Amino acid sequence: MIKSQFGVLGLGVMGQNLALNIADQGYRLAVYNRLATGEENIVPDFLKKVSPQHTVEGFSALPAFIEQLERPRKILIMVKAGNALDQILDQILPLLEPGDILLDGGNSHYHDTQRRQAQLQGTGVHWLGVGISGGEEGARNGAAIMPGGERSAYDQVAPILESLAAPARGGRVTELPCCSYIGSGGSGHFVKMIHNGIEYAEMQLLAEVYLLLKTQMNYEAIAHLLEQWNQQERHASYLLEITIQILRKRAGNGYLLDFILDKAGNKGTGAWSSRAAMELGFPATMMTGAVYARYISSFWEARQRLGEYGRQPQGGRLPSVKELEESYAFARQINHWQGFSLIRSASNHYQWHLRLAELARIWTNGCIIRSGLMEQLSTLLEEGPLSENTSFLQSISEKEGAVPSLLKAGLDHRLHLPVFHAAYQYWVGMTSPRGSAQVIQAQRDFFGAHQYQRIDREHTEFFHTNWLEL
Ligand code: NBP
Repeated sequence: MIKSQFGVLGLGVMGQNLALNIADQGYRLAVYNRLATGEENIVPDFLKKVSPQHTVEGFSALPAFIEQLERPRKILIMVKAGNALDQILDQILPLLEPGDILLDGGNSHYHDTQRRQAQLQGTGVHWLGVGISGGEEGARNGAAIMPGGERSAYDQVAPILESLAAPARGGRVTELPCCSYIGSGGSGHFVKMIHNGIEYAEMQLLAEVYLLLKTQMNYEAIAHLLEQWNQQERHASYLLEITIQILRKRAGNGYLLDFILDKAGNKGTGAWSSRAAMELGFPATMMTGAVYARYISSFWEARQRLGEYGRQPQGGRLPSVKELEESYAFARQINHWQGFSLIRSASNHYQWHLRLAELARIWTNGCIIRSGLMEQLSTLLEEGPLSENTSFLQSISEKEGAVPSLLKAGLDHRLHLPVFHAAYQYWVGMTSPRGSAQVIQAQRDFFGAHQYQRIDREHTEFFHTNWLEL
């Protein structure tokens, strides 16, 4: 039998759609899924979906699957991240040879990716951690793909991966694929994780916009307003687009949204991003706020019981539509600023030499956080860090005035707006040359002799005071 050029291991939702996409690109493909009880038909059922013009071989036995692949073997593993992946690695490794390339396309933690890369050192087998965004639809029709690991291994799979990616959007970057080499080690999975962190805050901001608008408009009017926003490049995004469709979805005589329990789930990547930010000492307050908002929502039963203790809303002025629109744009700029700065911190820490403009370019299409703002950032980031970009900072500064009235309305009407607050407080904190940390430093020195620096001396000098001395 003629050998296959590429293998896909794991025919779950993502694996199947990526496999069909690879076959569409004209590659000879082999696919594998384990034979679990009750799931015996996964491979035959999948093969029925393959167009007769395409060459796809299906396997339920690992040795036969591996044997079918031409060397060096290139295998995309699409299974649940964690233990399942380690089990597969243990099973597959004895069947492989030096030069073979394994691509983990799942949502693995970047530390796990680095651990597996270290485990494979000396075997000659390469492990690429490939972040893939875009869900089922992206996998089938064009995803955003973030591969990290050894450059030489990436170069061998680049044509296939790039053929699976959506074309980039916006300005100078149109038509290049939303896939390019990210960096060494676990950098591909790291940036995919932060992509999800940014996504968490973007989703939560839209939920907060909904909460604010619901006090003054019906769903059709909100959808109509958001549709107008979506026509402007600065607001346009996939998440805004789907939110408009969600608002319009009917259920009987009402709206489906009114029947959905306000208890958010999560698969952990937002918490991972927040933890990474904590470890790197970077204040990614918006994604962390969004994670906490989901956690608070998940205490649904307690919230029902505690509801009676909440103070009655005081009413008062609601933000104008213009104030809300400017605040939304303000908060999204801060969210992206935080996300890219967090990636910059990690890049410096791990010496990944990440290209942030290129990353923004990859995120202009195929992924969940694709947006007009991302297209702008793919150009802006070429000029250097956002924290040094005067036009970017000026455009946030111009919107700042709109935010306090929104936050005040939220307080008066008792609306839970943690991520708008996080955005504003980040901006205020970062643009306050003199803050309150002198008190913290004095307290630390008081109880722990941790020392402090002085504003009137070189910052290289440290001081300790005996605070009880009269
Ligand atoms: P699914 O849950 O649909 O599929 C998981 C696959 O892993 C199945 O083929 C399953 O086989 C296989 N598997 C498991 Br679970 N344990 C295994 C084991 N010990 N040995 C062999 N195979 C095993 O997941 P999915 O939605 O396709 O996602 C796959 C990966 O892609 C995940 O890491 C996910 O986080 C990531 N991802 C998902 C999305 C998305 O939108 N869904 C987007 C981006 C990334 P079985 O069928 O026999 O149980």
